[in-house]
Amino acid sequence: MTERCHGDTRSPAGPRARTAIVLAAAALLAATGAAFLPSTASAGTTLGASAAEKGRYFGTAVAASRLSDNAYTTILNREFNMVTAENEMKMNATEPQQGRFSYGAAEQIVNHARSRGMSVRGHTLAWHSQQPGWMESMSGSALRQAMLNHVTQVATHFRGQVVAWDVVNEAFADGSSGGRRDSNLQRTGNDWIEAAFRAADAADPNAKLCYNDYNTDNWTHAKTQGVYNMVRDFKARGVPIDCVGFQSHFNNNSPYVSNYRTTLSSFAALGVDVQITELDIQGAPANTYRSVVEDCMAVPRCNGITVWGIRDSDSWLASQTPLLFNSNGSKKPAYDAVLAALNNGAAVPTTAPPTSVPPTSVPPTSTPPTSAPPTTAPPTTAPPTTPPPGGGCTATLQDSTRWGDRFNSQVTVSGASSWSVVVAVTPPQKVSATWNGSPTWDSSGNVMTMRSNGSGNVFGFTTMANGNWTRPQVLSCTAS
Ligand code: 9MR
Repeated sequence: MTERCHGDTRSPAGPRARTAIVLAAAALLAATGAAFLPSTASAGTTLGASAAEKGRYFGTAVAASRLSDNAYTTILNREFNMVTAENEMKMNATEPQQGRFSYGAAEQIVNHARSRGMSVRGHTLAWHSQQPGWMESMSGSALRQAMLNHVTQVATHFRGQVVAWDVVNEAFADGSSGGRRDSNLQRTGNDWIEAAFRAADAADPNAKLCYNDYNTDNWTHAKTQGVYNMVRDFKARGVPIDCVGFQSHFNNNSPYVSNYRTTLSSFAALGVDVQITELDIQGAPANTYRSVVEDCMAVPRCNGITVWGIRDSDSWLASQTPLLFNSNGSKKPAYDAVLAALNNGAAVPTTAPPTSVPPTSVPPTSTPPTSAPPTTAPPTTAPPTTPPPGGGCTATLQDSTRWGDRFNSQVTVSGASSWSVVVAVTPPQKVSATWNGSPTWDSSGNVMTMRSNGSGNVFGFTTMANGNWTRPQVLSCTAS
Protein backbone atom coordinates (compact mmCIF):
# COMPACT_ATOMS: atom_id res chain seq x y z
CA MET A 1 0.00 0.00 0.00
CA THR A 2 1.23 3.48 -0.75
CA GLU A 3 1.06 6.06 2.03
CA ARG A 4 -2.36 7.64 1.72
CA CYS A 5 -3.16 11.27 2.22
CA HIS A 6 -5.79 11.11 4.94
CA GLY A 7 -6.38 14.82 5.34
CA ASP A 8 -5.19 15.92 8.72
CA THR A 9 -4.13 12.43 9.65
CA ARG A 10 -1.51 12.50 6.92
CA SER A 11 1.89 12.13 8.38
CA PRO A 12 5.28 11.27 6.96
CA ALA A 13 5.79 9.33 10.17
CA GLY A 14 3.40 6.59 9.08
CA PRO A 15 0.30 5.10 10.64
CA ARG A 16 1.87 3.56 13.72
CA ALA A 17 3.69 6.78 14.69
CA ARG A 18 0.45 8.62 14.04
CA THR A 19 -1.37 6.46 16.55
CA ALA A 20 1.31 7.18 19.09
CA ILE A 21 0.91 10.93 18.57
CA VAL A 22 -2.85 10.68 19.00
CA LEU A 23 -2.50 8.62 22.15
CA ALA A 24 0.10 10.98 23.56
CA ALA A 25 -2.14 13.97 22.89
CA ALA A 26 -5.09 12.19 24.49
CA ALA A 27 -2.98 11.37 27.52
CA LEU A 28 -1.93 15.01 27.78
CA LEU A 29 -5.55 16.07 27.69
CA ALA A 30 -6.44 13.60 30.38
CA ALA A 31 -3.51 14.70 32.53
CA THR A 32 -4.33 18.40 32.29
CA GLY A 33 -8.05 17.83 32.63
CA ALA A 34 -8.52 20.02 29.58
CA ALA A 35 -11.69 19.45 27.68
CA PHE A 36 -12.12 19.95 23.98
CA LEU A 37 -11.98 23.58 23.10
CA PRO A 38 -15.42 25.12 22.92
CA SER A 39 -16.63 26.30 19.57
CA THR A 40 -16.15 30.03 19.35
CA ALA A 41 -18.86 30.43 16.73
CA SER A 42 -22.37 31.48 17.57
CA ALA A 43 -25.21 28.98 17.28
CA GLY A 44 -26.07 28.35 13.66
CA THR A 45 -29.54 28.71 12.25
CA THR A 46 -29.33 25.97 9.61
CA LEU A 47 -28.27 22.34 9.81
CA GLY A 48 -25.16 22.80 7.68
CA ALA A 49 -24.07 25.98 9.46
CA SER A 50 -24.52 24.46 12.89
CA ALA A 51 -22.65 21.30 11.93
CA ALA A 52 -19.83 23.28 10.27
CA GLU A 53 -19.40 25.39 13.37
CA LYS A 54 -18.66 22.14 15.18
CA GLY A 55 -16.25 20.91 12.51
CA ARG A 56 -18.76 18.47 11.01
CA TYR A 57 -21.13 18.36 8.06
CA PHE A 58 -24.85 17.86 7.66
CA GLY A 59 -25.87 16.35 4.35
CA THR A 60 -28.77 14.91 2.43
CA ALA A 61 -29.38 12.48 -0.39
CA VAL A 62 -30.25 14.31 -3.59
CA ALA A 63 -32.03 13.08 -6.69
CA ALA A 64 -30.99 14.78 -9.93
CA SER A 65 -34.58 14.73 -11.13
CA ARG A 66 -35.63 17.00 -8.27
CA LEU A 67 -33.07 19.74 -8.93
CA SER A 68 -35.62 21.55 -11.10
CA ASP A 69 -38.03 21.75 -8.14
CA ASN A 70 -37.59 25.20 -6.59
CA ALA A 71 -39.06 24.32 -3.22
CA TYR A 72 -36.62 21.40 -3.04
CA THR A 73 -33.50 23.34 -4.01
CA THR A 74 -34.42 26.21 -1.72
CA ILE A 75 -34.22 23.88 1.28
CA LEU A 76 -31.21 22.02 -0.11
CA ASN A 77 -29.21 25.19 -0.68
CA ARG A 78 -30.18 26.73 2.64
CA GLU A 79 -29.76 23.79 5.00
CA PHE A 80 -27.10 21.35 3.82
CA ASN A 81 -23.35 21.40 3.22
CA MET A 82 -22.88 17.82 2.02
CA VAL A 83 -24.69 15.94 -0.72
CA THR A 84 -24.97 12.25 -1.63
CA ALA A 85 -26.38 11.21 -5.00
CA GLU A 86 -29.34 8.99 -4.09
CA ASN A 87 -28.98 6.74 -7.16
CA GLU A 88 -26.91 8.55 -9.79
CA MET A 89 -23.45 7.24 -8.86
CA LYS A 90 -24.45 3.60 -8.51
CA MET A 91 -22.97 1.00 -10.82
CA ASN A 92 -26.02 0.72 -13.07
CA ALA A 93 -26.11 4.50 -13.51
CA THR A 94 -22.42 5.09 -14.19
CA GLU A 95 -21.57 2.03 -16.34
CA PRO A 96 -24.83 1.02 -18.04
CA GLN A 97 -22.90 -0.88 -20.71
CA GLN A 98 -19.58 -2.49 -20.00
CA GLY A 99 -16.76 -0.02 -20.59
CA ARG A 100 -19.19 2.81 -21.49
CA PHE A 101 -19.48 5.24 -18.66
CA SER A 102 -22.27 7.70 -18.15
CA TYR A 103 -21.88 10.54 -15.68
CA GLY A 104 -24.50 13.10 -16.72
CA ALA A 105 -26.97 12.82 -13.84
CA ALA A 106 -24.18 12.40 -11.28
CA GLU A 107 -22.42 15.49 -12.60
CA GLN A 108 -25.61 17.52 -12.35
CA ILE A 109 -25.64 16.80 -8.64
CA VAL A 110 -21.90 17.32 -8.18
CA ASN A 111 -22.00 20.65 -10.02
CA HIS A 112 -25.05 21.84 -8.13
CA ALA A 113 -23.38 21.03 -4.84
CA ARG A 114 -19.87 22.24 -5.49
CA SER A 115 -20.87 25.51 -7.11
CA ARG A 116 -22.68 26.32 -3.86
CA GLY A 117 -19.89 25.34 -1.50
CA MET A 118 -21.31 21.95 -0.55
CA SER A 119 -19.15 18.81 -0.55
CA VAL A 120 -20.08 15.48 -2.11
CA ARG A 121 -20.08 11.92 -0.73
CA GLY A 122 -19.82 9.32 -3.46
CA HIS A 123 -22.30 6.45 -3.24
CA THR A 124 -21.33 3.75 -4.20
CA LEU A 125 -18.51 2.07 -6.13
CA ALA A 126 -19.24 -1.62 -5.49
CA TRP A 127 -22.51 -3.19 -4.35
CA HIS A 128 -24.38 -6.43 -4.92
CA SER A 129 -27.50 -4.42 -5.78
CA GLN A 130 -28.25 -1.96 -8.57
CA GLN A 131 -25.64 -3.54 -10.79
CA PRO A 132 -26.02 -3.07 -14.55
CA GLY A 133 -27.50 -6.12 -16.28
CA TRP A 134 -24.21 -7.04 -17.93
CA MET A 135 -22.50 -7.25 -14.56
CA GLU A 136 -25.27 -9.22 -12.85
CA SER A 137 -24.68 -12.06 -15.26
CA MET A 138 -20.90 -12.15 -14.78
CA SER A 139 -18.86 -14.25 -12.36
CA GLY A 140 -15.34 -15.26 -11.42
CA SER A 141 -12.25 -13.39 -12.52
CA ALA A 142 -14.07 -11.60 -15.34
CA LEU A 143 -16.45 -10.10 -12.76
CA ARG A 144 -13.58 -9.29 -10.39
CA GLN A 145 -11.75 -7.45 -13.17
CA ALA A 146 -14.91 -5.64 -14.28
CA MET A 147 -15.64 -4.55 -10.71
CA LEU A 148 -12.09 -3.28 -10.17
CA ASN A 149 -12.14 -1.46 -13.49
CA HIS A 150 -15.43 0.16 -12.50
CA VAL A 151 -13.99 1.31 -9.17
CA THR A 152 -10.90 2.69 -10.88
CA GLN A 153 -12.74 4.50 -13.65
CA VAL A 154 -15.43 6.09 -11.52
CA ALA A 155 -13.12 7.11 -8.67
CA THR A 156 -10.70 8.57 -11.20
CA HIS A 157 -13.45 10.47 -12.98
CA PHE A 158 -14.60 12.16 -9.77
CA ARG A 159 -11.11 12.60 -8.32
CA GLY A 160 -10.93 15.90 -6.48
CA GLN A 161 -14.71 16.35 -6.53
CA VAL A 162 -15.85 13.65 -4.15
CA VAL A 163 -14.57 13.97 -0.58
CA ALA A 164 -15.56 10.49 0.57
CA TRP A 165 -16.60 7.30 -1.22
CA ASP A 166 -18.76 4.47 -0.03
CA VAL A 167 -16.32 2.10 -1.70
CA VAL A 168 -18.29 -1.00 -0.78
CA ASN A 169 -21.93 -1.03 0.28
CA GLU A 170 -23.88 -3.64 2.25
CA ALA A 171 -21.55 -6.62 1.96
CA PHE A 172 -22.53 -8.29 5.24
CA ALA A 173 -25.40 -10.70 5.85
CA ASP A 174 -28.38 -9.94 8.05
CA GLY A 175 -29.14 -12.32 10.86
CA SER A 176 -26.95 -14.07 13.34
CA SER A 177 -24.05 -15.27 11.17
CA GLY A 178 -21.96 -12.11 11.34
CA GLY A 179 -20.51 -13.14 7.99
CA ARG A 180 -20.55 -11.91 4.44
CA ARG A 181 -23.66 -11.70 2.31
CA ASP A 182 -23.73 -14.13 -0.58
CA SER A 183 -23.49 -12.25 -3.90
CA ASN A 184 -21.79 -12.54 -7.25
CA LEU A 185 -19.06 -10.22 -5.92
CA GLN A 186 -18.57 -12.28 -2.76
CA ARG A 187 -18.21 -15.41 -4.88
CA THR A 188 -15.19 -13.87 -6.63
CA GLY A 189 -13.30 -14.38 -3.34
CA ASN A 190 -13.42 -13.05 0.21
CA ASP A 191 -10.75 -10.47 -0.59
CA TRP A 192 -13.01 -8.59 -3.02
CA ILE A 193 -13.68 -5.82 -0.51
CA GLU A 194 -10.06 -5.04 0.20
CA ALA A 195 -9.29 -5.27 -3.52
CA ALA A 196 -11.97 -2.61 -4.13
CA PHE A 197 -10.48 -0.38 -1.42
CA ARG A 198 -6.99 -0.70 -2.88
CA ALA A 199 -8.27 0.18 -6.34
CA ALA A 200 -10.13 3.22 -4.99
CA ASP A 201 -7.02 4.27 -3.05
CA ALA A 202 -4.90 4.14 -6.19
CA ALA A 203 -7.49 6.08 -8.20
CA ASP A 204 -8.15 8.85 -5.66
CA PRO A 205 -5.58 8.93 -2.87
CA ASN A 206 -7.21 12.00 -1.30
CA ALA A 207 -10.79 10.79 -0.96
CA LYS A 208 -11.85 9.25 2.32
CA LEU A 209 -12.69 5.60 1.69
CA CYS A 210 -15.65 4.22 3.61
CA TYR A 211 -17.38 0.89 4.15
CA ASN A 212 -21.16 1.51 4.38
CA ASP A 213 -23.94 -0.75 5.69
CA TYR A 214 -27.37 -0.92 7.37
CA ASN A 215 -28.47 -2.73 10.54
CA THR A 216 -25.03 -2.15 11.96
CA ASP A 217 -26.24 0.33 14.56
CA ASN A 218 -26.88 -2.06 17.45
CA TRP A 219 -23.57 -2.93 19.08
CA THR A 220 -24.83 -6.35 20.17
CA HIS A 221 -25.84 -7.50 16.69
CA ALA A 222 -23.74 -10.10 14.91
CA LYS A 223 -23.71 -8.02 11.74
CA THR A 224 -22.26 -5.03 13.61
CA GLN A 225 -19.57 -7.24 15.09
CA GLY A 226 -18.83 -8.77 11.70
CA VAL A 227 -18.20 -5.36 10.15
CA TYR A 228 -16.21 -4.29 13.20
CA ASN A 229 -13.93 -7.31 12.90
CA MET A 230 -13.37 -6.63 9.21
CA VAL A 231 -12.44 -2.99 9.86
CA ARG A 232 -10.11 -4.00 12.69
CA ASP A 233 -8.46 -6.52 10.39
CA PHE A 234 -8.14 -3.94 7.60
CA LYS A 235 -6.52 -1.43 9.93
CA ALA A 236 -4.16 -4.10 11.26
CA ARG A 237 -3.09 -5.13 7.77
CA GLY A 238 -2.89 -1.65 6.25
CA VAL A 239 -5.85 -1.97 3.91
CA PRO A 240 -6.65 1.67 3.06
CA ILE A 241 -9.92 2.34 4.88
CA ASP A 242 -10.69 5.75 6.41
CA CYS A 243 -14.28 5.64 7.51
CA VAL A 244 -17.35 3.56 8.24
CA GLY A 245 -20.81 4.66 7.21
CA PHE A 246 -23.82 3.74 9.33
CA GLN A 247 -26.92 4.03 7.18
CA SER A 248 -29.19 4.22 10.23
CA HIS A 249 -32.57 3.61 8.65
CA PHE A 250 -34.53 3.31 11.88
CA ASN A 251 -38.02 1.86 11.97
CA ASN A 252 -40.20 -0.37 14.15
CA ASN A 253 -38.37 -3.51 13.03
CA SER A 254 -34.94 -1.99 13.33
CA PRO A 255 -35.26 0.64 16.05
CA TYR A 256 -32.74 3.10 17.41
CA VAL A 257 -31.08 1.65 20.51
CA SER A 258 -29.16 3.46 23.19
CA ASN A 259 -25.99 1.45 22.55
CA TYR A 260 -25.68 3.27 19.21
CA ARG A 261 -23.17 5.64 20.79
CA THR A 262 -21.11 2.64 21.88
CA THR A 263 -21.17 1.39 18.31
CA LEU A 264 -19.98 4.73 16.92
CA SER A 265 -17.25 5.18 19.51
CA SER A 266 -16.07 1.57 19.25
CA PHE A 267 -15.56 1.84 15.53
CA ALA A 268 -13.93 5.25 15.92
CA ALA A 269 -11.49 3.71 18.38
CA LEU A 270 -10.24 1.51 15.55
CA GLY A 271 -8.86 4.67 13.93
CA VAL A 272 -11.56 5.42 11.37
CA ASP A 273 -13.98 8.31 11.03
CA VAL A 274 -17.61 7.34 11.49
CA GLN A 275 -20.43 8.94 9.56
CA ILE A 276 -24.20 8.56 9.69
CA THR A 277 -24.93 8.19 6.00
CA GLU A 278 -28.62 7.56 5.30
CA LEU A 279 -30.53 8.64 8.38
CA ASP A 280 -34.32 8.37 8.43
CA ILE A 281 -36.59 7.39 11.31
CA GLN A 282 -40.11 6.06 10.95
CA GLY A 283 -42.52 8.78 12.07
CA ALA A 284 -39.59 11.18 12.68
CA PRO A 285 -39.89 11.29 16.49
CA ALA A 286 -38.04 14.39 17.65
CA ASN A 287 -36.56 12.62 20.67
CA THR A 288 -35.02 9.85 18.60
CA TYR A 289 -33.56 12.29 16.08
CA ARG A 290 -32.13 14.26 19.00
CA SER A 291 -30.56 11.13 20.48
CA VAL A 292 -28.96 10.16 17.19
CA VAL A 293 -27.41 13.59 16.75
CA GLU A 294 -26.29 13.73 20.39
CA ASP A 295 -24.62 10.34 19.96
CA CYS A 296 -22.71 11.57 16.94
CA MET A 297 -21.71 14.82 18.67
CA ALA A 298 -20.41 12.82 21.62
CA VAL A 299 -17.93 10.97 19.39
CA PRO A 300 -15.11 13.22 18.15
CA ARG A 301 -14.59 11.09 15.02
CA CYS A 302 -18.27 11.18 14.09
CA ASN A 303 -17.72 13.89 11.53
CA GLY A 304 -20.99 14.08 9.68
CA ILE A 305 -24.63 13.14 9.38
CA THR A 306 -26.60 12.68 6.17
CA VAL A 307 -30.38 12.32 6.07
CA TRP A 308 -31.77 10.19 3.24
CA GLY A 309 -33.82 12.88 1.55
CA ILE A 310 -35.17 16.35 2.26
CA ARG A 311 -39.00 16.29 2.50
CA ASP A 312 -41.11 13.28 3.43
CA SER A 313 -42.35 13.21 -0.14
CA ASP A 314 -38.73 12.77 -1.34
CA SER A 315 -38.14 9.69 0.82
CA TRP A 316 -37.86 6.12 -0.45
CA LEU A 317 -40.19 5.41 2.50
CA ALA A 318 -42.54 8.37 2.01
CA SER A 319 -45.44 6.68 3.81
CA GLN A 320 -43.32 6.45 6.98
CA THR A 321 -42.84 10.27 6.97
CA PRO A 322 -39.30 9.71 8.29
CA LEU A 323 -37.55 12.99 7.41
CA LEU A 324 -37.02 16.48 8.83
CA PHE A 325 -39.30 18.43 6.46
CA ASN A 326 -42.97 17.92 5.68
CA SER A 327 -43.99 17.26 2.12
CA ASN A 328 -44.88 20.96 1.89
CA GLY A 329 -41.33 21.88 2.88
CA SER A 330 -42.01 23.07 6.41
CA LYS A 331 -39.76 22.11 9.30
CA LYS A 332 -40.98 19.31 11.55
CA PRO A 333 -40.37 19.09 15.32
CA ALA A 334 -37.53 16.68 14.53
CA TYR A 335 -35.79 19.48 12.63
CA ASP A 336 -35.78 21.71 15.70
CA ALA A 337 -34.49 18.85 17.83
CA VAL A 338 -31.65 18.16 15.39
CA LEU A 339 -30.68 21.81 15.12
CA ALA A 340 -30.64 22.20 18.90
CA ALA A 341 -28.54 19.05 19.33
CA LEU A 342 -26.03 20.33 16.76
CA ASN A 343 -25.81 23.69 18.47
CA ASN A 344 -25.47 22.13 21.93
CA GLY A 345 -22.93 19.55 20.83
CA ALA A 346 -19.18 19.59 21.23
CA ALA A 347 -16.90 20.76 18.46
CA VAL A 348 -14.50 18.16 17.15
CA PRO A 349 -11.12 18.54 18.81
CA THR A 350 -8.99 21.35 17.49
CA THR A 351 -5.30 21.22 16.86
CA ALA A 352 -2.59 23.69 16.00
CA PRO A 353 -1.58 24.02 12.37
CA PRO A 354 1.15 21.59 11.37
CA THR A 355 4.60 23.08 11.11
CA SER A 356 5.28 21.30 7.87
CA VAL A 357 2.92 19.73 5.42
CA PRO A 358 4.02 17.01 3.05
CA PRO A 359 3.83 18.06 -0.60
CA THR A 360 0.91 16.84 -2.60
CA SER A 361 0.63 16.35 -6.32
CA VAL A 362 -3.16 16.35 -6.24
CA PRO A 363 -4.96 19.59 -7.07
CA PRO A 364 -6.40 21.12 -3.93
CA THR A 365 -10.08 20.57 -3.46
CA SER A 366 -12.67 20.65 -0.76
CA THR A 367 -12.44 17.88 1.78
CA PRO A 368 -14.95 16.98 4.47
CA PRO A 369 -14.61 18.00 8.04
CA THR A 370 -12.42 15.44 9.74
CA SER A 371 -11.54 14.77 13.29
CA ALA A 372 -8.07 15.69 14.30
CA PRO A 373 -5.94 14.51 17.19
CA PRO A 374 -6.78 16.64 20.20
CA THR A 375 -4.24 19.15 21.43
CA THR A 376 -4.38 21.99 23.88
CA ALA A 377 -3.58 24.65 21.29
CA PRO A 378 -5.63 27.79 21.87
CA PRO A 379 -7.81 29.23 19.13
CA THR A 380 -6.11 31.97 17.19
CA THR A 381 -6.25 35.36 18.78
CA ALA A 382 -5.43 37.69 15.88
CA PRO A 383 -7.53 40.85 15.98
CA PRO A 384 -10.44 41.14 13.59
CA THR A 385 -9.70 42.78 10.27
CA THR A 386 -11.91 45.26 8.51
CA PRO A 387 -11.64 46.25 4.86
CA PRO A 388 -11.25 49.85 3.71
CA PRO A 389 -14.49 51.85 4.03
CA GLY A 390 -16.72 52.36 1.02
CA GLY A 391 -19.55 50.50 -0.57
CA GLY A 392 -22.09 51.45 2.09
CA CYS A 393 -21.28 48.72 4.61
CA THR A 394 -18.44 47.35 6.69
CA ALA A 395 -17.42 43.71 6.96
CA THR A 396 -15.19 42.50 9.79
CA LEU A 397 -13.54 39.09 9.67
CA GLN A 398 -12.79 37.14 12.83
CA ASP A 399 -10.97 33.86 13.27
CA SER A 400 -13.08 31.05 14.64
CA THR A 401 -12.44 27.36 15.24
CA ARG A 402 -9.23 25.85 13.86
CA TRP A 403 -8.43 22.21 13.11
CA GLY A 404 -5.33 20.44 11.87
CA ASP A 405 -6.24 20.90 8.23
CA ARG A 406 -8.72 23.78 8.14
CA PHE A 407 -10.18 26.75 9.95
CA ASN A 408 -13.42 28.67 10.22
CA SER A 409 -13.84 32.41 9.78
CA GLN A 410 -16.80 34.55 10.70
CA VAL A 411 -17.66 37.83 8.95
CA THR A 412 -19.92 40.41 10.58
CA VAL A 413 -21.52 43.00 8.30
CA SER A 414 -22.73 46.34 9.60
CA GLY A 415 -24.36 49.29 7.89
CA ALA A 416 -26.64 47.35 5.53
CA SER A 417 -29.11 44.51 5.75
CA SER A 418 -28.67 43.52 2.13
CA TRP A 419 -25.06 43.25 1.06
CA SER A 420 -22.36 41.49 -0.89
CA VAL A 421 -18.93 40.91 0.60
CA VAL A 422 -15.89 39.86 -1.40
CA VAL A 423 -13.40 37.62 0.42
CA ALA A 424 -10.13 36.23 -0.94
CA VAL A 425 -8.27 33.14 0.27
CA THR A 426 -4.64 32.44 -0.57
CA PRO A 427 -3.89 29.52 -2.93
CA PRO A 428 -3.69 26.64 -2.38
CA GLN A 429 -6.34 27.34 0.25
CA LYS A 430 -9.90 26.42 -0.74
CA VAL A 431 -13.23 27.29 0.83
CA SER A 432 -14.94 23.98 1.60
CA ALA A 433 -18.13 25.10 3.35
CA THR A 434 -20.11 28.28 3.93
CA TRP A 435 -23.13 29.28 5.98
CA ASN A 436 -25.61 32.13 6.34
CA GLY A 437 -25.00 33.55 2.86
CA SER A 438 -25.13 32.71 -0.86
CA PRO A 439 -21.62 32.32 -2.27
CA THR A 440 -20.31 32.56 -5.83
CA TRP A 441 -16.68 32.23 -6.89
CA ASP A 442 -14.48 33.76 -9.55
CA SER A 443 -12.84 31.43 -12.06
CA SER A 444 -9.74 30.92 -9.89
CA GLY A 445 -11.92 29.66 -7.05
CA ASN A 446 -9.99 31.90 -4.64
CA VAL A 447 -12.26 34.93 -4.55
CA MET A 448 -15.69 34.41 -3.05
CA THR A 449 -18.53 36.88 -3.27
CA MET A 450 -20.96 36.25 -0.45
CA ARG A 451 -24.43 37.75 -0.73
CA SER A 452 -26.92 38.12 2.10
CA ASN A 453 -29.68 35.54 1.93
CA GLY A 454 -31.95 36.56 4.77
CA SER A 455 -29.95 34.64 7.41
CA GLY A 456 -28.76 37.75 9.23
CA ASN A 457 -25.60 39.82 9.11
CA VAL A 458 -23.03 37.23 10.21
CA PHE A 459 -21.82 34.64 7.73
CA GLY A 460 -19.13 32.04 8.04
CA PHE A 461 -16.97 29.76 5.99
CA THR A 462 -14.46 26.94 6.34
CA THR A 463 -11.11 27.22 4.59
CA MET A 464 -9.03 24.13 3.83
CA ALA A 465 -5.51 25.34 4.60
CA ASN A 466 -3.68 22.98 2.24
CA GLY A 467 -0.54 24.00 4.09
CA ASN A 468 -1.15 27.75 4.02
CA TRP A 469 -2.57 29.35 7.16
CA THR A 470 -2.81 32.93 5.89
CA ARG A 471 -5.94 34.59 7.11
CA PRO A 472 -8.57 35.26 4.40
CA GLN A 473 -8.98 38.89 3.45
CA VAL A 474 -12.16 40.89 3.10
CA LEU A 475 -11.71 42.91 -0.11
CA SER A 476 -14.95 44.86 -0.12
CA CYS A 477 -18.43 45.25 1.30
CA THR A 478 -21.16 46.63 -0.93
CA ALA A 479 -24.69 47.48 0.19
CA SER A 480 -27.29 46.27 -2.28
O1 9MR B 1 -33.23 5.69 -2.00
C1 9MR B 1 -32.83 4.78 -3.00
C2 9MR B 1 -34.02 4.42 -3.86
O2 9MR B 1 -34.41 5.54 -4.61
C3 9MR B 1 -33.65 3.27 -4.77
O3 9MR B 1 -34.79 2.85 -5.46
C4 9MR B 1 -33.06 2.14 -3.97
C5 9MR B 1 -32.67 1.00 -4.86
O4 9MR B 1 -31.96 0.03 -4.19
O5 9MR B 1 -31.93 2.58 -3.25
C6 9MR B 1 -32.27 3.56 -2.32
O6 9MR B 1 -31.13 3.91 -1.58
C7 9MR B 1 -30.54 2.86 -0.82
C8 9MR B 1 -29.08 3.15 -0.73
O7 9MR B 1 -28.53 3.28 -2.01
C9 9MR B 1 -28.36 2.05 0.04
N1 9MR B 1 -28.94 1.84 1.34
C10 9MR B 1 -30.39 1.65 1.33
C11 9MR B 1 -31.07 2.79 0.62
C12 9MR B 1 -32.56 2.66 0.74
O8 9MR B 1 -33.00 1.52 0.07
